[in-house]
Amino acid sequence: MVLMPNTGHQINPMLPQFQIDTNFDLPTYLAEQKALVEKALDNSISIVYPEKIYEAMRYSLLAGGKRLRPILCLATCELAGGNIEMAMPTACALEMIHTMSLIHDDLPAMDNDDYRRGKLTNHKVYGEDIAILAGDGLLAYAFEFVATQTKNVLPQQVLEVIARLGKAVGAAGLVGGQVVDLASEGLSQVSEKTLHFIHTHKTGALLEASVVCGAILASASEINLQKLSRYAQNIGLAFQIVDDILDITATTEELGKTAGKDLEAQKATYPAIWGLEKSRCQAQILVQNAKAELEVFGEKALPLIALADFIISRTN
Ligand code: GRG
Repeated sequence: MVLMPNTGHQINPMLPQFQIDTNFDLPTYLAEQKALVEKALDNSISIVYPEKIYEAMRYSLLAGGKRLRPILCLATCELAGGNIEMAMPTACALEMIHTMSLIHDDLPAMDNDDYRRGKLTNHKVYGEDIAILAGDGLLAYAFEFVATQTKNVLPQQVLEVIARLGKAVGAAGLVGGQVVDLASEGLSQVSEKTLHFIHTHKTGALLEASVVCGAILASASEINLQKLSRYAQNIGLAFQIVDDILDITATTEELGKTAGKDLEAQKATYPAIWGLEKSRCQAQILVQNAKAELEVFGEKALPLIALADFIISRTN
């Protein structure tokens, strides 16, 4: 059985894979893009009265992390002919949404974790009440930020981005995935179909929105949006398989959060169903399929190709 993302297309591991000769320097690219994102995030929220909530929002938003979602958004916007300035407000909003989901995920009512990104979780520092509100504040601000800060993009495109973000966050995306994840915890058997639903919604939806929103801001054609969307669905699933693998193979220090939580909470994971070796192999197939969707873009796709490789080679 070969794992399929929600692309409507069968994965064929026998297909010749898209190869492009590249000396693309991913570590430098990641460091530069990350620095731009960090600066924009730092400028996005200032501390005013009531200070406590703004401090709590900034605590988690500026706690580090790979910044993968904003970097994907910026890269896709550039690939589709746009520029970083057009996409930065959406890139920041994606990180605000991602961060709020981590704050809520770490709460005692959900995953109950004490550490995230190598630091104490938001509720451990500010208390559960403020952590819930910090998440709510970030979520609301993300939409305000896109609506008020996006420049040099047609209103129709901004509206489309807001609609896509809303869908990715709500019951049709992250929230829906989290609900099924919580309901599946501790069950002796979770089907592959259910696991697929959890991960395409809980993790895949926001990664897909990151890529697609970048392309929308640059007025990409419908056919290119579809290719980029399939690229994102493939890397989204690969990302989650690797996340499941790392939960078993990496240390708490490497992850910046408690390792081995999935086993402890008896969570359904890909390694639990397939074992480590097949999980690694499936992640690789998904990344190859993701890269094949980029063939038409030629050299402009180098950052997205390198980011797809990064998703399976990462150690945290
Ligand atoms: C979105 C309204 C709303 C509520 C939240 C709690 C919840 C509903 C959803 C859970 C979403 C969740 C925590 C998914 C896990 C996604 C994931 C794999 C996170 C790790 O992402 P990385 O590795 O983390 O990109 P860094 O720290 O590098 O940013």
